[in-house]
Amino acid sequence: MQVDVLLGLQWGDEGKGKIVDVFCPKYDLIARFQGGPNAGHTLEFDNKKFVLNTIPSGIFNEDTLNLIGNGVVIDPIILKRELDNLKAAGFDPVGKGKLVLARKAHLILPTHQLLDAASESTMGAGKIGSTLKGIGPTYMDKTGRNGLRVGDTTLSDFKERYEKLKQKHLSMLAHYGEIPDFAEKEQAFLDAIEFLKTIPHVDSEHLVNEYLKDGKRVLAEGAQGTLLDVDFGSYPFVTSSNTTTAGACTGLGIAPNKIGEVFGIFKAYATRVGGGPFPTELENETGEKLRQLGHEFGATTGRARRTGWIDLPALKYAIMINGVTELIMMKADVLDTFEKIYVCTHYNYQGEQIDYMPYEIITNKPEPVLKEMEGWNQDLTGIRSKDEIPAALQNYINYLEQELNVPIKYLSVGPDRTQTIVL
Ligand code: 2SA
Ligand code: MG
Repeated sequence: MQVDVLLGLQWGDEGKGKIVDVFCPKYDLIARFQGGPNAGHTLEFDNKKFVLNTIPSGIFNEDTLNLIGNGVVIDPIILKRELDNLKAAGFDPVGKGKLVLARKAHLILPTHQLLDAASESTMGAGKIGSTLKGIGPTYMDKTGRNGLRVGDTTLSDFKERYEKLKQKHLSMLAHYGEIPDFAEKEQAFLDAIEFLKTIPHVDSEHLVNEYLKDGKRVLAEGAQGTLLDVDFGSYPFVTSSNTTTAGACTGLGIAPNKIGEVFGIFKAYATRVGGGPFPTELENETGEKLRQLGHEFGATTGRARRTGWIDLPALKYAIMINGVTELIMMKADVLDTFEKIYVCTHYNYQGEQIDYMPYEIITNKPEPVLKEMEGWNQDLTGIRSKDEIPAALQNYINYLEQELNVPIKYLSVGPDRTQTIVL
């Protein structure tokens, strides 16, 4: 057996959570492999809406095990809160043995969050627009070989290790100015650490490979999106992990030849939250219309997302980096009332027309070359089958498939589970 991977091809918020939830009855294990509580995966069913930050989106399926892999960074306070909220809503994955945690996953400390905020506050207009969840500083400690891991919480000297790292952070924070009081947060952190111990700790590499050996089906669930990848995104306006297929290998402990299908998910338009280049951005009424109709506000921070047209050079790049085998198009219904829709086919860049993402797009902005297409001007939210797809939408799908050279296999026409069409 091989691991299938589902990940975002844009700047996140493509709808990964919804699709993992739809796919998970076909899988025995759903595994998160990177990122942390910066993610906001929204799921809707039976008129209920849930936002997951750290927990994999397979959590609502009784028969699926969910793994938080070694590549994820965990804020114990947020994870505890997520689980408390789920329990209050009648779901108890820990009690039911449906959630396990990689002991090699790194911990986000309260002081990592203070460092995230302090770093952002000194950057002025050049700030990343981080979610302020402490993601960057935690991955810095991981690669800097100073970090604390889930497994460390069970060691007898955990408190000393925690104090040592905290002191290092405090001396760094002193350079930025006055250190905010975090006594309450620290207590909540230490309490949540005790709670963390009640979730089974595993080695994700052994668990996943044993599942494969036993012929069980595994889906790796990405967070954020390809264009936020620390290596291949619009650096430095990226997150601090590899959001791409390669990240599933290192973030779970699976070999590259164990990767099966790669599901690439994208919206019928584009959004980005936080700073950084966005060639097709619409800073006008059309952009505002997309934001309102698409409810484009951060699922975690509530920030208004930037909006624009679909960007083919960026999508082609994302498909190449990830080895995408099947595409999933989301939120087509948001375009229902647009008489014309536009697709960026090329960029005008330094006097030339190019069809790829150039290295330097921060000071030299690529200008999108747009192709106009007919909108379908019809409510899609009620359609449930392939035969009901209006001609103009079919034309849009055909054009994208031809340009991207990968089939679009699923179409989403609304947030609910049932609003998903197999093509
Ligand atoms: P960070 O916090 O260090 O990872 O931020 C670095 C950049 O990565 C972006 N980022 C995201 N972009 C889209 N969605 C994300 N998740 C939440 C959501 C975000 C929210 O689902 O809506 O609620 O605001 C996410 N997480 C990180 C971030 O904006 C920075 O540009
Ligand atoms: Mg999101």
